[in-house]
Amino acid sequence: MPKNQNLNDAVADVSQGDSVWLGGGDLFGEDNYEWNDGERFEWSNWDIGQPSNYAGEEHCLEMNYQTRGKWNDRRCCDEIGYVCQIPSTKSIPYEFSDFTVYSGNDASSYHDAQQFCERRRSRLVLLQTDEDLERLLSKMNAMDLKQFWINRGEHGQSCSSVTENVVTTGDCLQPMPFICEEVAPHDLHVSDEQPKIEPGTTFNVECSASGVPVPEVKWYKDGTYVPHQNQDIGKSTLLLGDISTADLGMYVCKAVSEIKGKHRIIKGYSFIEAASNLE
Ligand SMILES: [Ca+2]
Repeated sequence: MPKNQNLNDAVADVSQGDSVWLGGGDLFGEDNYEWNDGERFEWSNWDIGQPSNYAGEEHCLEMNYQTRGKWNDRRCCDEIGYVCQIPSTKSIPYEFSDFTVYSGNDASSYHDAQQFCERRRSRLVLLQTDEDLERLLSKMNAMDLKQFWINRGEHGQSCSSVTENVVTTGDCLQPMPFICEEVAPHDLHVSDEQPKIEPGTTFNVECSASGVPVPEVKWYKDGTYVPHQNQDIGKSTLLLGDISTADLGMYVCKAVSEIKGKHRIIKGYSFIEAASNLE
């Protein structure tokens, strides 16, 4: 739901100019355009000649039909790409997990299982809620795994396992199958998404993200790595000194992890504007 120019620029960047669905349309009344959360379009970015409602059938909202970043109304049943928006306050790491099951000869004591996963830049599978358990069991039901070690997080008990679909605590030394988990970058946070900066001053923006392994976080502008940034574990701080016109614009923060040979990426944005006219 790109409700302003800045968000629209971000979606245009993520979609790389490919045709994608946005979360809006006029499904509930011709020309009454609204976002999927029910808000009316306060701002719009229609392409020339759009919305056209061609053949009276176009009620869904597309970006990049003919012009990058511009909108078109399109038949809802057409198959094109899409961009998902994740509320930044919501944590859904489970959806980003990849699992590797170690059973049979790999069966191990609890602490050995934990260390085994960590050496592979992963962690013993984390189960904190009943929903986590249900989702894991539904993924694993093809495995016929009756018992395996799990990680109950900082506040849970050590040496927990799932035995016959129930979470229990057992003998830490008993050799048992286990599941290692890698988690794609998530919970990305940008300290200031729309800073307004006075010319000549210094300004920093921090970007951080979680994941297992911890993602590498870097800032880019116009597709190029920004040299002035402090990279740390799971975060990077953009350092802008003596701000000039050239420093304004859209900065992209990318958090990247390599999981099972693939790069998993999440992006955040900071749109830097001038607080007053720059020389
Ligand atoms: Ca159209």
